[in-house]
Amino acid sequence: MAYPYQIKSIEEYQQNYQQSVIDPEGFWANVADHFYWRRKWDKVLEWNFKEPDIKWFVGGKLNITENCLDRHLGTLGNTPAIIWEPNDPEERHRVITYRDLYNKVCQFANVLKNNGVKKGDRICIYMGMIPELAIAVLACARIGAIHSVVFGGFSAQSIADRIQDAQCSLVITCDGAFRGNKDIPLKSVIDDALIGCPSVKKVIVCTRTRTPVSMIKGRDLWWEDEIKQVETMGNPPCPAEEMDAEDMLFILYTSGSTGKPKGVVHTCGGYMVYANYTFVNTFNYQPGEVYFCTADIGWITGHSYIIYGPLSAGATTLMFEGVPTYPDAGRLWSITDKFRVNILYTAPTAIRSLMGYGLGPVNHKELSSLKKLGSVGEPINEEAWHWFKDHIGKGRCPIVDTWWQTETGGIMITPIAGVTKEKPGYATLPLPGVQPILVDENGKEITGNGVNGNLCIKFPWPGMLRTTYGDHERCRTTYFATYENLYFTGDGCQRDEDGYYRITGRVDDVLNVSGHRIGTAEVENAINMHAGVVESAVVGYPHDIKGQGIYAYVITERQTHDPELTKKDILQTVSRIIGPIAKPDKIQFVSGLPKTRSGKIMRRILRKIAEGELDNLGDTTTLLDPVVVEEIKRGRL
Ligand code: 6R9
Repeated sequence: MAYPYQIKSIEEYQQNYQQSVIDPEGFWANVADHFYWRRKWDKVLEWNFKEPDIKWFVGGKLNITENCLDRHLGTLGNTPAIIWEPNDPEERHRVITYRDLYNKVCQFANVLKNNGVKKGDRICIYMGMIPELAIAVLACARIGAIHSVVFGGFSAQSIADRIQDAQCSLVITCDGAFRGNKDIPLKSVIDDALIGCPSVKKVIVCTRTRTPVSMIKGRDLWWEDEIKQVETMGNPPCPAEEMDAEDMLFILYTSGSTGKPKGVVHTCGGYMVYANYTFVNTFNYQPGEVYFCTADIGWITGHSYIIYGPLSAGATTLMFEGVPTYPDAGRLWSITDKFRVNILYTAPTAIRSLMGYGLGPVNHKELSSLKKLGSVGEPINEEAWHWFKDHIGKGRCPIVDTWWQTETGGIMITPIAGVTKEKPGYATLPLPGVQPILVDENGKEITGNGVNGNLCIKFPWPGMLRTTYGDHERCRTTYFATYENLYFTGDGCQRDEDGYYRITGRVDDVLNVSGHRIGTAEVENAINMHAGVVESAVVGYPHDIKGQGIYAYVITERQTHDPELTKKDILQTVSRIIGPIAKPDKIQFVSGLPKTRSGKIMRRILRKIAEGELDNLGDTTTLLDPVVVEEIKRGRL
């Protein structure tokens, strides 16, 4: 496939960028022209950030799977679409060509139809990283069902919350998932989750681990049996459902600074164009290149850059079931060697954790196929950047430090591989179509270079979220009400003398732990569920590998006799309510929390203490009870 909109030089970037600002509609129409539409749009864009109301390619009709599959069959039918590497290196890998993938997606789409799934129905997908996960996602899109993928590390309670919020009618899962030396009992977690989810009528279970599971009559079906049924029907094709450009494609839950995670909604047309455009440009993807993104499909990176971006571009996308440290810390490099990977897209937390094992696992690995490297999910520290550059890229591969969010649908600020001059720690420049702006607390624009502020975006881009599922007002207040007429990212940002952007981290109460977004309020609520806990406050602190660690200050009803046991209980509670990823790294029992006279917890102070900046607590005179600060300082872990 050729990509006429692929940027090849910095001059071309400048030119495209200018054009995208002067005439955004013309710019995006030119890109969108290279996709397969059942019906062309009447109007490129209608928008306001007040309500907000954002529509791209108004009146356009399409199906994203026709762009990811059907249109490639003629030229790329025998080209690998997905290469799958299992958790256990001894097990055989799988190669799925575009034709295979097309057939499998149609087959499973027919399974969904046989089970009564219709356009607009919400389907929860809770699976490990096996090809059937990608097949399930695409099968939903094929028939216009809205997928809501839930990461395999979330607890039954978290799944139940998500299923209830979206009123899902069907769940697709596996008996279990292999991850490193663990075997996660997915179906049994689903069984627990479904106790409170009457909307779910059916569960389709794909075999992976052969862990014993209980199947409920009339509700639970085996994936393999259902496929056989379609085979006995003679494997009929599955025509793609015609979707409006603004019909929902998927919901993906993500954490914010308050309340429960919200369902970020992406729609068919704009998301497709944006995921493709950003994939092709950021990585400067060339036909035939093997591309490996180590993310899990349970996160937005997996949606946009394992499935939709690469497949819509006819790329070969490598999907890995396991973890970078299993069976040893050289696994990513072995995979790179085995499949001659050309592009590797991973997270700073993975790099930092692998750095800890030294160069042993890297030496003697053949990494000469690598041409481009990428980083995503959190700020990348310079040390990790250089290690990645020198020891993995051998000094010859550009690194793209890509900044973006679940809400943005695709990459926003990033170098373009081989085009943009990189700078460690900097996401550098906005892609064409992206108009960042820095503002102060009052929403006043901070102009010029060498400045710091809150990062906002002032003009719509096709991949942006349209709403939060079932609660549009929440979308407005979270993203569009802080600063008038701007989308607020929640991130702090520096623009240096060269006009390069560097993301400095969240300015709200959202933590980034190993690249996973976790709301402090969410963790506090989970801790508070534990009997005997009166109140808690959670903050982040710098963590060598995870980027941020979770520090919890907890008040218990009475002095605990066995603090270690209570800590263990609290960790278990958090695991049960949210999932293991949200477990605090440190729990400090305190007798009180620093509060203002109006009762607000002064997190700023707690953050400083957790960071170890004890002499630099700032103004504490507005505190209700300044003495408590001294006590907390003394008890710091
Ligand atoms: C894609 C993804 C979004 C938050 C975002 C920011 C942080 C992501 C980053 C980065 C610095 C980068 N973040 N990429 N910070 N440099 N290159 O990660 O989405 O899970 O929604 O997280 O992650 O704080 O606001 P999501």
